[in-house]
Amino acid sequence: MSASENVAELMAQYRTGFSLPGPLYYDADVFEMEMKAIFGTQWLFACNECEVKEPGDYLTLEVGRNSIIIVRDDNGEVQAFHNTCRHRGSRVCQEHKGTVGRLVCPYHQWTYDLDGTLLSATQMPEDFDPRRYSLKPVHAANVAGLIYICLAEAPPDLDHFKRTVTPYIAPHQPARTKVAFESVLIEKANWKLVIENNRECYHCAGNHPELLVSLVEAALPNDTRTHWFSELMLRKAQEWDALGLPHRPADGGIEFRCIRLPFNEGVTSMTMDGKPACKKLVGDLTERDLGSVRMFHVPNNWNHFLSDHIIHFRVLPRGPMETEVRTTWLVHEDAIEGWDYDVDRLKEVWQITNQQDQHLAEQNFLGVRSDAYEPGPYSPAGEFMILDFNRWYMATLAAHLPPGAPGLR
Ligand code: 3BY
Ligand code: FES
Ligand code: FE
Repeated sequence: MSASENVAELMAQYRTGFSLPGPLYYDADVFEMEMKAIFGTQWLFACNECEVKEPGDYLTLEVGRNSIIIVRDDNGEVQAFHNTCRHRGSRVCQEHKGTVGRLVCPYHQWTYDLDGTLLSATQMPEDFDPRRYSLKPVHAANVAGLIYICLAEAPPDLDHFKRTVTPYIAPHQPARTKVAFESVLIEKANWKLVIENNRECYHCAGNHPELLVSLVEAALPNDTRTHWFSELMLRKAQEWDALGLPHRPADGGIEFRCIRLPFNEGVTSMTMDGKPACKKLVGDLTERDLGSVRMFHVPNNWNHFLSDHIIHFRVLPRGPMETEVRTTWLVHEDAIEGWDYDVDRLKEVWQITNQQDQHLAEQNFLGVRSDAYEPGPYSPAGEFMILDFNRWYMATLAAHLPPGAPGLR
């Protein structure tokens, strides 16, 4: 059986409303196909543009076997390249981040401009044409200060996303921030379980006491599970309307979600006591009580935009059974550590929450590999966002399979 046939057969076992058939979480053919159909084709969140603030600032990230360089060029534009030297293929940037004048490959010193063009290569013959050996470009897009990349030659449309989410995010001015803390977790779980876990708060009451100081379990303004939320939401909606801050659920279909939701009454930030994490607010905001803009984009990114800080989450698979989760906490670029904010206090809630979520995803992964595992039903009230994610996942994989692949419905 070919790899495509294997994947198509596994996909055919999927039943809407139920968790995925076990092998979709760990089968090697499935993972290879995902790396092509999803991580090689879709827009992926890379970083905040403030992480490459000045020309020559770069960072690298790994998308499967592909290492990508994000760099700010001399014109101030953020660009992305494959981190593979056009001489004999060595990694060019070998650190996770840094600042360079030119991109110099450490192996034989082929030297590239920040726009990827090859500037010099010694000992090459006279007829050697450096113009043919630029670093291979990767598409990069800036969405209100968030950098997304796409490895495909022809990327899918990003305009609708950009136009839709910008009014929600722009007041927080993500580009005018700085990273106060960064954490990288390597989770022993398939990346989809990491995403599924993030797409629901059904697990919050049983697992996230610290997060629930601020976060409300409701994911939509018309959530009727508790009476007090409807009343709170109505009040906040009026305040935010008066401030001109959009809050209603954006029309993101199954690809993205963007919404402003309140925190619990009296809470202004995601801290252990619900009190501010940073004295200085982000952007030019003057109001503290803004809850957070929750923004998710398939397949690898969710964020919280608060009045006093921003949190980005980036998910990248390292294999079918291992996933990197990178979290960055950002504050106003002029905020002073020790005066405006304390790093430990700022990061505390999400650091603990991430560890709890890591444990949940890892235990989930161990469980789905059991012979006894069979897909179980999602809660329509509590897990509807996973239904959206799975719908997107199945459609995206199916689009990559040869038409009429056996087993595909
Ligand atoms: O707050 C978040 O990022 C998500 C949404 C619901 C549960 N989870 C913790
Ligand atoms: Fe980069 Fe030789 S492989 S210079
Ligand atoms: Fe969680």
